[in-house]
Amino acid sequence: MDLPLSANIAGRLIILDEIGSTNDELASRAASEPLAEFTVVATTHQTAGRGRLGRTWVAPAGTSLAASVLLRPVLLGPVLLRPESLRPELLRSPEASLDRERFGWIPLIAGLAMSRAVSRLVPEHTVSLKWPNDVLIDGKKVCGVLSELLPDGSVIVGSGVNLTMSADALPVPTATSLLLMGAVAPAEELADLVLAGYLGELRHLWNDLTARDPSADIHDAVSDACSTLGQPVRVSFPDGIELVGVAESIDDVGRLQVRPEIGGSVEAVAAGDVTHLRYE
Ligand code: BT5
Repeated sequence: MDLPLSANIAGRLIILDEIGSTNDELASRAASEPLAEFTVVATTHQTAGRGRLGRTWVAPAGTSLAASVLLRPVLLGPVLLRPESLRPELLRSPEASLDRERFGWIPLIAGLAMSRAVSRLVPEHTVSLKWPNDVLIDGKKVCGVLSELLPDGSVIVGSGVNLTMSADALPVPTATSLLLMGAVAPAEELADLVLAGYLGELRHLWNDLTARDPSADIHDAVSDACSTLGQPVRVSFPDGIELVGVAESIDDVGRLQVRPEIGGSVEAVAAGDVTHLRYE
C-alpha cells in the first residue's frame, strides 16, 4: 500500500500489510528505537484491534484504516509543561514535568481532527464528535480513538476508521462507513485522504494544545463539534455505576459536565462510556 499524501505529513510513516494492533506495534517500536514525534504506523488489515476497557475493534481485511500516531510531549517538540517545570533536570522525568491534567484533551483533539478530515469526504452529512472518542456520521460511529500513555510519557493515539465496509460487514448496528455515506473511492485512496487530512489537523491542534499559553480555541472548537453536549445521556463508569443526566459542557481539562436527572450538583466525568439517549 502506498499513502503518498500522508507520507508528506507524518514524521515517519510505517505502512504494514497486516498487523495485530497498530497501537501495540508502535509502542513496541518506540520501546526499542528512538522515534520522532508524529511517527505513524498504518494498515488496512488489523487483526487484533483494541478498543477501550478491553473491548475489541473489528474490521474485515482491507475495508478500514487503522493508524497510530506517536506524540512526545516530554522528550521532543512542543511540550506539555508548566512554565515552573522548565528546569533542565526535570525535562526527562514525566512524573515531574507533565501537566497530566491536560491529557484529557488528547483524545478530544484527535477526534476533532478526524471529524474534520472525515467531513470533507462526506460533505452532505453531519459529522460530529461523541465525547470522548468517537466520530459519528449522522449519529453512527465511523471512527473510534484509543489514546494510551507509554512509560516514558509519550502518548500513542490510535484511530480506526471504517472506509469501504458494506452494510452487512459492519461489526455492530451502530457503525457506519465512508462508503455507506457516499464516499466512493478505493479503500487505499480513501485511507490516504483520511489519514493525510487527519494528520494535518492533528498537527495544528497538537501545537495549539502544547503551546505554553494555549488558546481557548481548542475548547470552543471541540465543544462546537461535540454532539454529546445538550443531550440526555447515560454515563457508564468502569466500576459499573451509571449516571443519567444532561451533558452540559466540557470543562477546562476536557471532562464532560453532566447535570444529574435526579438532581444534585453537576458531575465532571473524566472517563466513562456515554450513551446518547436520544438515539436509543
Ligand atoms: C474505541 O473503543 O472506539 C477505540 C477504537 C480504537 C481502534 C484503533 S484502530 C488503531 C489502533 N490500534 C488499536 O488496537 N486500536 C486503535 P470503544 O469506545 O471501547 O469502542 C469499542 C466498541 O465499538 C466495540 O465494543 C463495538 O461495540 C464497537 N466497534 C467495534 N468495531 C467497530 C467498528 N469497526 N466500527 C464501529 N464500531 C465498532
